[in-house]
Amino acid sequence: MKNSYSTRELAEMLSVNESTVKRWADSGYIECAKTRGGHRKFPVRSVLKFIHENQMSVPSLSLAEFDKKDEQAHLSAGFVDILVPRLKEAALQGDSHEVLRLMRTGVVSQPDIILLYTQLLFPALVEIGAGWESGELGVDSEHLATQAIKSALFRFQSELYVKEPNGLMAIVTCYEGEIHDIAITCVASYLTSEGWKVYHLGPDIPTEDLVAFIQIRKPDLVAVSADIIENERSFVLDVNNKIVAAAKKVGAITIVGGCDLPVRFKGRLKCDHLSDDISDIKIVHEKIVNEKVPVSK
Ligand code: B12
Repeated sequence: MKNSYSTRELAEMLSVNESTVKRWADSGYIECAKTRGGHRKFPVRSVLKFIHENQMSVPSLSLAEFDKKDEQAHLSAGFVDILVPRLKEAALQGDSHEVLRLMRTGVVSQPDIILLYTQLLFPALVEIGAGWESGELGVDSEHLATQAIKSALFRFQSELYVKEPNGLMAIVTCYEGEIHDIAITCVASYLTSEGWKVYHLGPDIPTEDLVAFIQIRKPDLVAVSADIIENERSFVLDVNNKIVAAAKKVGAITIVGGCDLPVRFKGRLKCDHLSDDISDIKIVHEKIVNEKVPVSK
C-alpha cells in the first residue's frame, strides 16, 4: 500500500513538471522526505495538506484507479459514490488496507471529509446493515466489515490535514447504551481537522460521567450520538436536565444526533441542535467559530 509519492508521481498528479515539484519541495511549500538514495518522497499526509492549503482539485490520483471513461468523468466531478461497491466488498472481506486505499482515493476527488463520509462510507454501512437485516449477511460478516471500516477510518484520520488550533474544545460521545460510534467518530475527525481540541469518549458513556467530564473540562461544544434509545422518557430527562444543563453552565453549545431524532423528539429536547445528518456539524462549527471568541480555560 502506498504511503508516499515520488516526485514524478506527484508531478503527474498535479499536472506540473517534475522540476516544479522539486522547487516547491526545496522552498518548503510541500513537505518531503528523502530516501537513502537522495530521492524526494512525499508522504500522503503532506500531499493532502498541500492540496487542501492550495484548494486544488486533483482527480488524477483517483483517476489512475479506473479504466473506464465514464467512471473517470464521475470521479473528476467529485462523485465518489462510484467507489461504494468496492468499499463495501473490501469491508466484507475484512480488508481494512483496501478500505483505507479507497478512502484515500476518495478524498482526492472529494476533499470535503464530511461529504466523503456521507457519500462513500455511510452508503456502504447502510447496505451492510440492510444485508444483515434481510438475513443475507450473518452477524460475523457485519462485525468483520465494521471492524475493517473502523480500523481504516482510524488510520485515515491520522493522515488528514489538521488546521492550526482554533482554541475551541469539544466533547463527543454516544449516549448511554449506544454503541454505534462511527458517526460520532466522523464528527470527531471533522472537528479535529478544523483545529478543535476534541475529547472523544466513545460509545456507551454513562450520563453521570459525561456530566462530570463536562464540568471538569468546560468545553465549547458537546456532541452526543443516540440511535438506539431504549427508554425515551429517561433519555429526554437525561438530555434536558443533566447533559444540556451541565453544558449550559459552562457555556457550551449542545448537539444531539441520531437516526430520525428531529422527528421522534421534536420540541421535547432542549439541546441547541437536534440532527439526523452529520453535515449539521459543519453548520454548528461555522456558527461557533463566527460567534464565539474562544476564552482560555
Ligand atoms: C455497524 C453497525 C453495528 C455495529 C456497531 C459498531 C460501531 N462501533 O459502531 C454493531 C454490529 C456492534 C451493531 C450492533 C447493533 N445494531 Co447496528 N448497525 C450497524 C450499521 C450496519 C452501520 C451503523 C453506522 O455506523 N452507520 C453509519 C452512520 C453514520 O449512521 P448513523 O449512526 O445512523 O448516523 C447518521 C445519523 O443518525 C446522524 N448522526 C448519528 N449520530 C450523530 C451525532 C451527531 C452529533 C450528528 C450531528 C449526527 C449524527 O448522522 C448520520 C447520517 O449523516 C447499521 C446500518 C445503518 N443503516 O446504519 C446498523 C443499525 C444501526 N443497527 C441496528 C441494530 C438494531 C443493532 C442492534 C440493536 C442489533 C442487536 N439486536 O443486537 C445492536 C445494538 C446496538 C446498541 N446497543 O447500540 C439497526 C438500528 C435500527 C433502529 N434505529 O432502531 C440498524 C439500522 C440496522 C438495521 N437496518 O436494522 N450495529
